[in-house]
Amino acid sequence: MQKAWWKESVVYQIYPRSFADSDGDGVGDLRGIIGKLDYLKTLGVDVVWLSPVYKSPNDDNGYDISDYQDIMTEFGTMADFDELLAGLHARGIRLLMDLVVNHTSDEHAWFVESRASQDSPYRDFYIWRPGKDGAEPNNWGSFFGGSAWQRDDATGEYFLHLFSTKQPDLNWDNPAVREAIYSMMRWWLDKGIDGFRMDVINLISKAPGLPDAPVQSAARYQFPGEFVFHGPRLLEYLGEMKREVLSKYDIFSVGEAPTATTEHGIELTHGEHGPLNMVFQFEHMDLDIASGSQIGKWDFKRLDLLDLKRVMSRWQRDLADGGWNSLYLANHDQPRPVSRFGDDTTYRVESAKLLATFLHTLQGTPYIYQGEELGMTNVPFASIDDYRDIESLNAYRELVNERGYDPAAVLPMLHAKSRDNARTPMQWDASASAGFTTGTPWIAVNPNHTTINAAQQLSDPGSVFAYYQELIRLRKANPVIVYGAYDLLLPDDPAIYAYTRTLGETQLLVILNFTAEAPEFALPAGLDASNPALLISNYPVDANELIAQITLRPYEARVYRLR
Ligand code: TEU
Repeated sequence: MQKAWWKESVVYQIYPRSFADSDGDGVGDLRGIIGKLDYLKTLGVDVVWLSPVYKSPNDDNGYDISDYQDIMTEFGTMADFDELLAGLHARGIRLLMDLVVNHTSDEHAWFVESRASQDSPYRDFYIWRPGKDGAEPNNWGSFFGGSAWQRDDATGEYFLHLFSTKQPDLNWDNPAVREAIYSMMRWWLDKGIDGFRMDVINLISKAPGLPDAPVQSAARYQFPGEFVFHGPRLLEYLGEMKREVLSKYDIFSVGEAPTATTEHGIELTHGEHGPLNMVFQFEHMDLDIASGSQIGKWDFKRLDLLDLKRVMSRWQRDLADGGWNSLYLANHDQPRPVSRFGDDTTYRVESAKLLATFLHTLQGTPYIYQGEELGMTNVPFASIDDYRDIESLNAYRELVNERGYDPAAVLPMLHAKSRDNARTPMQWDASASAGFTTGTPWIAVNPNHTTINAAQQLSDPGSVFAYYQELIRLRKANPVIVYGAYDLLLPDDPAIYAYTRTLGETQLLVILNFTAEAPEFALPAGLDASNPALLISNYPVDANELIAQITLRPYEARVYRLR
């Protein structure tokens, strides 16, 4: 298998608004991050992915960009950015920037020009259509609720926005748009950044004619699915981007790709002809949505381990030959994994370590989301007034006001699935605002920061943080973790997820109990366990214990080297 530094790296995602505030305005900033670089070095990560820091009116916390070549006022200045980049590089850490180019802010100069008149040279930078029979041009729904079209008074035409009304979609079919984006990318790369995480990059090519979506629910607007994801010119555009920009630098790229199948994954990441290095797929993130749901992700159910095995094993297998996986359980859009897939009360530490073991022993590049390395949990907000996220607020309004749901039924949905679970401030210490700010935080801190925080964990060898450090060290010391083949064991076991990783003569055995019960692990035939060496575990293990048969403890995780 082709070696690459980005395959051997561990990435740490920073959501700057919630990471560290240096000036007491309650909003995290670049100087706050600069103050925490040694923390990142201590953890041992190789790459930082920074969620957007560009100029933005913050309708969607920076994913609505009004100037790609300037820094958001609350976050600092370009001089602060340059210092951050230098500080990371001085510590041997690379920097990945968020690239949000499916859409801009409606306050971007291109859109301001575009909406002014039908003759503007920027008109075609966005997707404008006349209305149909006095209504929207088609039935597409926005991912943030309501129609994906907004009528604009200046010309009476509608513009497309797959996300909020303040996030108009760019028209990638216009070569001038693509050239403007490539030149902006080169500007950042020439500054010395090390790559891009590309926001919803598989949305950039829309189906010609923008046909109505099939009616799948009673809602007024429908999921545009196949007409917007993986469109007919996606590979052409990304191939062009690779040729014009990416291939000219020693960098890496990861594309966010909701709805991607493994076929899409291969076509996008294949070493020779794929335009990207890896994608964020969503199949495992969708496994806890109740089937037949009319309200999408809000209709949650507990994950079935057999589903997780099926999905993850398929991605491991299908991308093994020339593609590459990104591995993640958390990001700024997802609830906290220990609350979602583990147990954030009785077995918080054990289950956080179990999930970490899983993430770091599959084939691919692991991504840690800020606070995951502390086992941070979902936040128990008691009122809708505590939430800040546009998706959550829109969903609450739609479900309660338009669809008649009882607010008492909707709050638990937000508690389980809201993006704000990931966006409460980083828990640095036990002080009033968790050491995040000296002012009033823009979103409330999780009350459990008094016990779950970095200060406590840095001095505790049994902490979740110390366990992440150890997993990162193990990856560096054992190429089999990066490059080894994955083989699933016990496919039908509902409680234990076990697999081997094999590279040449070396073989690892990973045993994970995903439950609070005590299931029996029996070593499958064909594996040689005569001389196992324990690499890591989340409980004390007797070094002489035979592994032919093990009664596992709640959320127990063990990794052995068999040979
Ligand atoms: O997310 C894209 C995306 O697929 C989201 O709609 C995601 O599925 C949803 O938030 C989960 O509930 C990206 C960014 O990561 C997100 O923060 C932005 O809001 C969105 O694009 C628009 O830029």
